Amino acid sequence: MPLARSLSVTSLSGLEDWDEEFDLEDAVLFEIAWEVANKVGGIYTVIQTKARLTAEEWGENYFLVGPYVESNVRTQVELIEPTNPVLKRTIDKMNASGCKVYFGRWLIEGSPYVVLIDVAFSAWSLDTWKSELWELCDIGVPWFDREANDAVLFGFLTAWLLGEYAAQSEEPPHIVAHFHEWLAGLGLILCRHRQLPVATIFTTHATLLGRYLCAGNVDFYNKLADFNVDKEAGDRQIYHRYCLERSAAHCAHVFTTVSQITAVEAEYLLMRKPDIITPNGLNVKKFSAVHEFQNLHAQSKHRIQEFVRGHFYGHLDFNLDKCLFLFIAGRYEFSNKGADIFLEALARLNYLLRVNHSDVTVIAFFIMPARTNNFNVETLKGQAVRKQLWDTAQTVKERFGKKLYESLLVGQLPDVQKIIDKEDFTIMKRAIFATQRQCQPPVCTHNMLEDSSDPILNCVRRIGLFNSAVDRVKIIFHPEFLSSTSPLLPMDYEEFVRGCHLGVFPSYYEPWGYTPAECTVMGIPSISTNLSGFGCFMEEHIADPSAYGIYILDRRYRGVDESCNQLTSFLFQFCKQSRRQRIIQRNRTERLSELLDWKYLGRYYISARHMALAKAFPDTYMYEPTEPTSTSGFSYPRPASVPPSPSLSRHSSPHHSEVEDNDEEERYDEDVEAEKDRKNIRQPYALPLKNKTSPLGAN
Ligand code: U2F
Ligand code: UDP
Ligand code: G6P
Repeated sequence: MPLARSLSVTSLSGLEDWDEEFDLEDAVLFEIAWEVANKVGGIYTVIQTKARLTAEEWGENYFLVGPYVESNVRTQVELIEPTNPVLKRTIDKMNASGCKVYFGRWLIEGSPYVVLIDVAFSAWSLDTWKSELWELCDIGVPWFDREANDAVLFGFLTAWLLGEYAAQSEEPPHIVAHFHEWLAGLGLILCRHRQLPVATIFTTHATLLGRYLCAGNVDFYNKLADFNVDKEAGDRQIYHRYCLERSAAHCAHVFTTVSQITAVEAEYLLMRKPDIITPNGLNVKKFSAVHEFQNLHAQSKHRIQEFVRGHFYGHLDFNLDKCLFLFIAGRYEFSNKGADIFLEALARLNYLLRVNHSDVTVIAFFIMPARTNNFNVETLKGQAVRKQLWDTAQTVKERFGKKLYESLLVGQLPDVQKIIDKEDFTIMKRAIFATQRQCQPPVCTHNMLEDSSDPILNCVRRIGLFNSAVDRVKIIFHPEFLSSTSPLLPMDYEEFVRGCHLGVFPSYYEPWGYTPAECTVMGIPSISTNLSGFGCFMEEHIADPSAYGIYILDRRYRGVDESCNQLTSFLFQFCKQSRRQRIIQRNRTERLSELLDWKYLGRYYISARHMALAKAFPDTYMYEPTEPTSTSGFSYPRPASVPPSPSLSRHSSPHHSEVEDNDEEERYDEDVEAEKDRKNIRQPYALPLKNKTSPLGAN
C-alpha cells in the first residue's frame, strides 16, 4: 500500500511569523558545506543563490565555511585579511598550529565572507583523528574511502575552528552553525561532544541510503518502513558514511530536510523526524520589461534552431516552426532522474503523432554528463555544413544585390534570368551536394567511452528512435553540461532552457529538484513528479498546477507503465497546443516565480536558526511557534480569465485555438488575465514582517 501523505512534519504552509527586529547583534552564523565555492551538485546552487539574503540579514557576522580548492579560489574568491578580530585571532592560531585556513570574499551576489580550509594540508592528522572518532563513537572509516577521509578532516577542522572562535571570544559568544549534508556532519557531532557554545542545525539534501536504494530498483516508498537500515548500508559498503549522517541528524539542535518527501524518508532511514522543512529557493531575477522573458525565449529558440539545422542537415524534412524542443538535464542517474520513462514515453508519443498525422516534430534533448572522448565527427560536420551553406547564400546574395543595385541605378529592372550567373549556380549546387548524407543524424553528439553499456543509448536502440525521417520524435543526447564556448551548441544552460518549450523531469528519487524550479522562474513549463520535493511543493500551493505549466506526474500511486502513459498523455496534449496557448502558459508559469524566491523561502532557514538558538541558549532566546494555520503560505487559485479547454482534461488550461494568433494581441489579453489572477493569489505573510508578539526575544 502506498505510503500515506499524512506522515507529515511541520507543514510548509504552517510557518509562524516572527519579529523582524529580533536582536542578533551578538550572534554569529557559520554555514558549513563541502560545496561552498566548490560546485559538485545541487547544494552549491542552494548556498550560492541564498547567500545574498543571508548576508543581508547577518551582515558582517555571516561566514561560509568550505574546503580550499585552488582552482575554485583563483576564479571565485578574493582572499583578504579577516575583518572580524575574533575570527582573525582564530585563523592565525590555527595556521600557527599546522593548518592552512584562508579568508576571503566569495565573488557572488551578496559577496559573503568565506573561510576556506585546506583539508589536504592537514592530512597528516588523519589517522589520529580517525582513531579519536573510533574512540568517541565507534565509527570506523576505511582507508580507501577518499570522500569519507575528506569528511573526517573537514569535520575535525571545522569543529576546531568553531571551538577556537569560542575560545578567542571575550564574551561568551552565541554561535549558530548550519551544517549541510553528511560530508560536513562530523563537525556538528564534535561540536556537541565538546559541548561548544554552538547552536547546531543539520540539513540533509538527500539521504545516502535513499539515493543508493532508489538507484538499485527497489520499491522504495512502499517499503520505507521495512528496511533494515544497518544491513542495507553495510551491504552497500557505506555503513561508516551512514553512521556519520545519522549521528549528525541526531546530534543537531535542529534537523531539517529540503522537502516533505525527504522528511518522511529521513524519519524512516535516519530515525529522526525533521523539526522543520527548509525548501530550496532561487534568486529570481526580475526583468524590467514585462514580456522580456518571452523575447528571450524567441531569441534562444532561434539559436537552438540553428543547431538543429546543422545537426539534421540533409534530413531537414520537417517544419522547424512547428518543432517543439523538450529536454531533461542533470546528474546522469538514469532511473532516479526518470530518463528511463521519458524515453519510453517518447516512443509512445512518436506513435501517437504518427497515427494522428501531426505536423509537429518533437526534438528531445538529454543533457546528462557521461564519460566521453569529445564531440563526434559527424556532429561537428553538421555544424560545418550549415555554416558553409550560410556562407554560400551570403556570397550569392551579395553578388545578386550588387547587380540589382547597378540595374536600378540606370533605371532598369534586372533581367531575372541573368541576375544569378553560372558560377553562382555552380557554387550553390556544390553546396547542396555537400549536404548529402548516407547516415541518419546522430543520436549522440559525443564519442561515448561506454557506448555499448550506456543506459540511454541502449534504451534508444531498444525503442528504435534513430532520428529517421518517418519519426516525429527525434533524440539528441548531449553527454556533457552545456557551455557558451562549445563549438557545437554555444549556449550556456540558462540560455538553452529559455529556448526550449518544456523541461521533462520525471524523477523517481528527487529530494528537491532544481531543474524544474529553474524552468519555472524562466517562464518555461515543466513536468516533475509527486515523488520530487519540487512537485509536492507546487501541488501544495497551486490549485491547478497544469494550468500554470507545472505538470505533476503521479509516480507514487501508479505503476511504471501507468505513469508512463500519463507522461505520454502530458506530452501529447502539450504537442496539441497552439503557439497562442504556449505563450499564455509561459506567462502563467513565470508568474509563479515569487513562490520560489529566497525572499519567501529564506524564512524557513531563519526559523530554523531561531529554533536552534532557543534550544542551545534557552536563557537568552525564546522560541514560541504558533499553531500552523491553513491560511498561511502562498496559494494560487485556478487562473481566472481563460475558459477551460474541451481538449484538455484539466480545468482552465489555456483554451485551444487552431490558428497561430497574433502575439501582440495575446500579450494584451494576458496582462488583463495576469492582473485578475494576481488579485486572487493569497500572499504568504503580511509584509513587511511585523509581529504581534515576538516569538524569539531576549530574556
Ligand atoms: C540533492 O542533490 P545533491 O547535490 O546532493 O546531489 P549530488 O551532487 O549528486 O550529491 C550526492 C552526494 O554524492 C557526492 C556528493 C554528495 O554527498 O558529495 N558526489 C560526489 O562525490 N561526486 C560527484 O561528482 C557528485 C556528487 C538532491 F538530490 C536534489 O534533488 C536537490 O535539489 C539538491 C539541493 O538540495 O540536493
Ligand atoms: N545544470 C547545469 N548545466 C547543465 C545542466 C544542468 O549547470 O548543462 C544544473 C542545473 O542548473 C541545476 C543542477 O545542474 O541547478 C541540477 O540540480 P538538481 O537539483 O535538479 O539535481 P541534483 O543534480 O542536485 O540532484
Ligand atoms: C515568444 C515571442 C514571440 C514568439 C513566441 C514563439 O512569445 O515573444 O514572438 O512568436 O515566443 O513561441 P513558441 O512557443 O512557438 O516558441
